[in-house]
Amino acid sequence: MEKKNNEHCKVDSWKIGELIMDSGLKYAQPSTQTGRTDVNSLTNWNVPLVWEGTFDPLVIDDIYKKMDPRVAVVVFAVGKYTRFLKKFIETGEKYFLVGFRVTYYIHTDRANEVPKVELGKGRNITIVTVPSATRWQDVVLGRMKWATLTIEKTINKEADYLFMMDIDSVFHNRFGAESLSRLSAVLHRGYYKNTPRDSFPYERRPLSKAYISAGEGDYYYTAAVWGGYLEDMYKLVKYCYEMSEEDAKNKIEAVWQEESHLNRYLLYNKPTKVLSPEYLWSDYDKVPGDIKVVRISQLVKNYAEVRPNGGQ
Ligand code: UD2
Repeated sequence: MEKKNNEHCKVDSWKIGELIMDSGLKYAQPSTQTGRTDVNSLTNWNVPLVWEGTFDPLVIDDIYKKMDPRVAVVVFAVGKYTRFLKKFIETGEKYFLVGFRVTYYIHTDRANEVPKVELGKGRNITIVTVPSATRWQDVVLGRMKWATLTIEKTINKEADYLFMMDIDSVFHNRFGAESLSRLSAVLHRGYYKNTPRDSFPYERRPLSKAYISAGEGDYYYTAAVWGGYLEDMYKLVKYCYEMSEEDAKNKIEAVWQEESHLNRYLLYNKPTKVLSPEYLWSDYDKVPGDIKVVRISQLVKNYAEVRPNGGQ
């Protein structure tokens, strides 16, 4: 993205290295001796792996609120998926970066079905019209194209951080400033516990741009929640778009669409924060003991009924 001036991206001018906190804030003293011992809270490239119990919400919110970032949430509700908007936004208002400036960029072909939801101070909805689709795969992958265009047209002047999220999910608990970093990715709930890397559902066909060979891989990340600095996210969303276009030229579609391209990118361009599956669980699955808090959960849905071309 061409930078016209420094105005559109406040991130550059933040004193990132200076984690400034208010004096007089009352919070529990951090310990060097106690913490989560049931899970690993660092990656092998030494960035945080965020779980409940690894941060103090009071401290982290105080620090990040000083920066007063503008956060864009890009979601798609195409076809019957508009039915998920109300709960997503209502619960987002209750739990997602509460007290921060947030704009939901709702991409839809049914603008008249976007519900009226009461929003907190400094929070907004922007509706972006996109075409209808006949294949769900085209919506899922098309998100990369349309998000690229919306960032170039509007978001680049309006946000410092950007999250991409699936709409068929509900917030249940705090999703706060501990999630913010240059590039934050969420561990997929299905593969975070001792799954050998060769069993990850990476794209395994060398013809695809998303190809990852056997013997490689750190984690398997979900494409349902990912976020970071606007500029880094722009680069990554555009990368997924361009790689899927390359694949289309070669008459191949990556096995998990943009999620496959995302996983390849993040293997060689490591995220600066990894978020535990607390940041995207699923109502399909029981909650295990190491997930102390479910922050967002994907809803159970009737794929055949809700998608334009039927089920999986
Ligand atoms: C999984 C991933 C999703 C994506 C997809 C790729 C999870 C929780 N989600 O989702 O991020 O990688 O696989 O195959 O692992 N949508 C519409 N209209 C449609 C179809 C999709 O608006 O007709 C949008 C909507 O925002 C939805 C998202 O695309 O939340 C993902 O589609 P999905 O929920 O049908 O795909 P799913 O559950 O297989």
